[in-house]
Amino acid sequence: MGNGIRSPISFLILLALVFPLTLQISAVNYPINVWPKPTTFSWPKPQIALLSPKFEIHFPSNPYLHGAAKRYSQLLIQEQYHPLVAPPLNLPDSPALQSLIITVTDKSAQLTHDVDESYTLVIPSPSQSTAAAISAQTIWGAMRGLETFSQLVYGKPSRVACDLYIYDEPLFPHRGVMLDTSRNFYGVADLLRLIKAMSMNKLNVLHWHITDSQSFPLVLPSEPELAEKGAYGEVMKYSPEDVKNVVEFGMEYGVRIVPEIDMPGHTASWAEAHPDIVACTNMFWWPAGADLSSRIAHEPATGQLNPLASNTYKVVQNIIKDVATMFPDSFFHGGADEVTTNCWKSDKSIQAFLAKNGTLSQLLEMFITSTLPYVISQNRTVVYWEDVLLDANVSVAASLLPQENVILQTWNNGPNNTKKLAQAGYRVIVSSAEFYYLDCGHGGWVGNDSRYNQPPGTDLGKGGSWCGPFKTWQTIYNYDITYGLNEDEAKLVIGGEVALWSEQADPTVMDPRIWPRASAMAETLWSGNRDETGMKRYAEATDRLNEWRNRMVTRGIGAEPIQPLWCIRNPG
Ligand code: CP6
Repeated sequence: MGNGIRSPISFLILLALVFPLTLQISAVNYPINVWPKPTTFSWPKPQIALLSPKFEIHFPSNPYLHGAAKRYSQLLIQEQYHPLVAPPLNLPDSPALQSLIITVTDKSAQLTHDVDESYTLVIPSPSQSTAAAISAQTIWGAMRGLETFSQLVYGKPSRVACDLYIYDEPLFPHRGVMLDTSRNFYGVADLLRLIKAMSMNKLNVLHWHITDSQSFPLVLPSEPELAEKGAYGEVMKYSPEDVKNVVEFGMEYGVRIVPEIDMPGHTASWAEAHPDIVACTNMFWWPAGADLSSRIAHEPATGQLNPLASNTYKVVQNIIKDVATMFPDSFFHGGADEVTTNCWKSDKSIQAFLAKNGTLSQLLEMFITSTLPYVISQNRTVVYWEDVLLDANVSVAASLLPQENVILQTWNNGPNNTKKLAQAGYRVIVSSAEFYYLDCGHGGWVGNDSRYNQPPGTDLGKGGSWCGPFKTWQTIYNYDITYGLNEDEAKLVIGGEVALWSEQADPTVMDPRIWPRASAMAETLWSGNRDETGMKRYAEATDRLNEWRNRMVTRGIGAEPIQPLWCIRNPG
């Protein structure tokens, strides 16, 4: 490997010489097995050539691109993915494709929100030229192009689709997976495998819901007691070194890491280190004396920071300062979901405040106005869950949430909260529970079955069910995150996230619970879910996703099957 062509002009000349077809994008294309599907591609004939065993990638010098080119070079030689259906080698006599030349216009562009991820990929017929080319504005776009190229290579000896042109760019800049590491613990290796799989799917944001009521696994230099007392165990913690490795790995794969410290709700785990700042830690949702044997994933009353406790803000500032030091990304997620009224109402100091005509919403406003400016002072854009503005019982005035600094993430999207948030002028991240909650559908006693041997009238549903139903990949794929929005509102939707809450998930089920359903979202956010005629993709997407799931499995990702293999061999 070495440095290749640097100037876009030479790239254009190369393009014009070797590939006269590029300018007219053909309407009729042979389907390509790339996931997510590129925005525009031209492959009028299914031409397949050999890939040289000495294939080389040439790229402009950059440490992250270096890492990416190195791992794709290895993958191209080692992978040997055998598709169930693929065009046969039909250019057996032409020379093998020898190299891939990458050119990047702006090598210094950082991995930030809205960074340019576009690329052009040209794979000529090797009888005309044995060099393929990727040209991108940024190294992050070049990484996306490398991933696409790798998916066009298959078989042994390796062959590659050629006489092919792709121009590709994402529809939405924010394409994420949320992982909850508080209800159950995930090791660093699991996080790295997730980042790797995300990058394969061109997903670019890992929203790391690090802490919650159940455990506080993040070791913070200024507040070491939080993890010491709040983590599940000695080895179930993330050290600053661990975080550094995760962040650095993310950079190598073009995936930003957005940390969430959920507050003021969902903070019972803070109480072991700081009992003075958390209200209602020993209040539970179930009545005294209840039979807890049917309890599955219901939460304890969450334990909430007391906005009236003077020490609250000292602890929160320490946390924010440390997190801003450890996580370079410009987004910080401050939670602010599900503040429950009964919790605050049960606290003595808060009762006194309410008796003097204070309101619960004023308490939340006090918390937000005492913490948000500090996060902003760390040069961060703050993401909150929608509840902070829309919750019927406890929410704050929009005037306290400046639109230029605050992004809101919707999850109760039945009443089209995306539209409400956009109308209020906020940028929105969509993670509707109805479509994007991957944990749902994995628990619960089934109705009042006499075989449970319970007294008549026992409410098994309450004690036993977590959210449902299960979201199929088709449910996720069909969902349009800007549904019902006008053009101006739609512009404020920066993207979406699927979420894996972990009450009923841990590393043993992480891969199949996320993949390939997150792939379904990845494609809709990258290039949409409709074909050239505007119809929703269905059969073509099914076959392509089937192949993609199999390729992910060969790459070490435990994605679950979507069909019997028979269906690929016997296409409709
Ligand atoms: N934890 C936190 C959760 C949920 C939320 N926040 C949640 C709520 C409802 C369902 C699934 C998950 N477990 N911190 C809501 C944003 Cl159905």
